[in-house]
Amino acid sequence: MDQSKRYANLDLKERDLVAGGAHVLCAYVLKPKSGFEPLPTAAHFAAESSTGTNVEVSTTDDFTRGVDALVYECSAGKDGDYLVKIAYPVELFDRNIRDGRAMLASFLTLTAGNNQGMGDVEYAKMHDFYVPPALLALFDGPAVNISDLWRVLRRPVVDGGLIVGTIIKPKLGLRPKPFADACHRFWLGGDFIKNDEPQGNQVFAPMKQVMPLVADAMKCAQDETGEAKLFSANITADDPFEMIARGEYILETFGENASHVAFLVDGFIAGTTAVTTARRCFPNQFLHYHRAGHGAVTSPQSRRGYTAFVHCKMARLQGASGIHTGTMGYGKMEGDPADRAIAYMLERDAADGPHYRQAWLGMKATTAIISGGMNALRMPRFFANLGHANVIQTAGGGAFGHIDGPIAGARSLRLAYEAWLHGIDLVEYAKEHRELAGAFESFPWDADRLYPGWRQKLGKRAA
Ligand code: CAP
Ligand code: MG
Repeated sequence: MDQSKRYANLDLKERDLVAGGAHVLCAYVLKPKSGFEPLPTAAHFAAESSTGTNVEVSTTDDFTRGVDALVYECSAGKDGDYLVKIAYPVELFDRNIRDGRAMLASFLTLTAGNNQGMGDVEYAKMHDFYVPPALLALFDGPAVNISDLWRVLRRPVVDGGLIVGTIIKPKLGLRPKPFADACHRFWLGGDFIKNDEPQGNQVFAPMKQVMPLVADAMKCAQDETGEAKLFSANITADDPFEMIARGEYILETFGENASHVAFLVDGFIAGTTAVTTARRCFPNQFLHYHRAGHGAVTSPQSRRGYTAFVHCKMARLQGASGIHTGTMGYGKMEGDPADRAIAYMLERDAADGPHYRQAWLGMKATTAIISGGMNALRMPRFFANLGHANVIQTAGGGAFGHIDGPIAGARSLRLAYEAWLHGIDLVEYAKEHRELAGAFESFPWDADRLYPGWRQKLGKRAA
């Protein structure tokens, strides 16, 4: 059934829709299945995403038609797909009965829900969306972000610079004491340690044995270095009450250092309820959104779901203090230097996406967390591409794979930041800094690729 008369209006102008402030706008790349026409398929997509189904129903009234999602653009792309833009009336989006605020679950159910499995759609992937001011104001947004961590670190709360972090590796398998010892060692050189995404309360590392030891390691490292240290503890669980129990236990255990604790949530895996549970139950803690699993829908190989840009934008709405944005082609995970647009969307008060300019109207920024195959050698190019280093950078292999151990690994990461900040060639800086020279020796495949001739230049240190 062709529903384009009801669910499409190509006369609508995007600038009018933005000015009207009454619609969420979404841009998809959509391909109809063979034998299906683009506009009727897009109209059916909009129907299924709002008020309709595949047939007219007798209960539809004029009010219902007034909140139909409408296709306002359907233009041919490459590969036989189409850029389809849809305007969703803000009335469609669910609101909490307790406080009237908006929820991301509803946004996803409508804009990337049933429409992801329709019989007439080969694929459809959301590449951008726009939230009008009236609805934007109803999302929590971040309560805290990197500025609050810089405060704990006793740095300037603006442009406080790189937070040097790691992930305790191996990803799993360390029992409580070896885990805490690894934390202590890294903290003698670095600022920030996170649980790896699957670490939690494994039977060989019960949280109630690990956290007291980690809290003690933090105290020791702070006493030995005279510096504040940070820990991002994974509280992910299926059950929100379990998450709350973990968070409360961890804060009690860290005691006077509770403000040094962030809470990590595997936000893609555990979903919107888990993210909001952490955001609302622990508003004073940095909400560290780990995105493990996102590749299933955000990978450029996936033509369904939504992009990494859209995923990170949704995380800011929900109140992530920081989210992994990938390494923009400089680390081990999928990415591209143009992904810096994701960081700009997260950190600025207005930024251009692939299709929409989003003004955040004072909503706190979400901090980019850079992780995944990074080491000291790869950092300068990453910062040069991004244009700044006001991020949290976590290197697991880049710290624990350093030939002189994690303290040297941590110091090599900070030295790479210093070299970039002062515009000094990394090899030159390594001549005067042993831990950085050690990074060249630790990651020779990167060194050869990124710094040809480094051995000769470094001389005996590289021997
Ligand atoms: C990195 C990491 C991170 C991924 C996340 C890992 O370890 O701990 O979870 O990088 O990827 O488990 O692989 P390494 P992203 O530093 O040893 O690579 O940040 O892209 O979401
Ligand atoms: Mg990890």
